[in-house]
Amino acid sequence: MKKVITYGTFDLLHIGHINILRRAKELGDYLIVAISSDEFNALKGKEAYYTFEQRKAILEAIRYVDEVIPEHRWEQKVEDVLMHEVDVFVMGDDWKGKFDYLKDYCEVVYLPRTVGISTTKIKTDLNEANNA
Ligand code: C2G
Repeated sequence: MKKVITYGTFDLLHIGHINILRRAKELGDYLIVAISSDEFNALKGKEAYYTFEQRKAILEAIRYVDEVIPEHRWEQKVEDVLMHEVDVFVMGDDWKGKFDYLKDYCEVVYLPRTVGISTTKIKTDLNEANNA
C-alpha cells in the first residue's frame, strides 16, 4: 500500500484544498493529512475560523482522506514519515523546495496551487460584501 502525506491548516475548506487532496490521493492508495493544531497555527501566524477538532472532522468526511493526524511542530515531518511508513510527501508549490530534506526518507512532490482561491481571499471577499 502506497502511503501519501500532506500538511496544512485547511481552514474554511475550499476548492484549492479539495484539488490538492484529490491529486495527493491519486499518487498512492492511502492519504494521511496532518492538520495544524490551533497552537501551531498561532506559531504560523494564522488564526483559523474553525477549531482543530472541527477542521479534523471536516477533513475526515472527504472521500480522498484516509487518516487525519495533528501537526504540532515544523520538525515532526521526518518522524511522521518514518512512523507512518509514508512513501510520498505532497505540498502545494508555494512550499516548493522548503521540504526537500525529506527526499532522504520519501518522494517529495510539490503540486501547482489552485489559482484564485485562498482562505484569506474568502475572508476578505466576505468582509467587503458585508461592509458594502
Ligand atoms: N493550496 C492549494 N491551492 C490553494 C490554496 C492552498 O493547492 N489555492 C494548498 C497549499 O499549497 C497546501 C494545502 O493546500 O499544500 C493547505 O494549505 P493551507 O491550509 O494554507 O496550509 P499552510 O498554511 O500552507 O500549511 O507544515 C506545512 C504547513 O502546515 C502548511
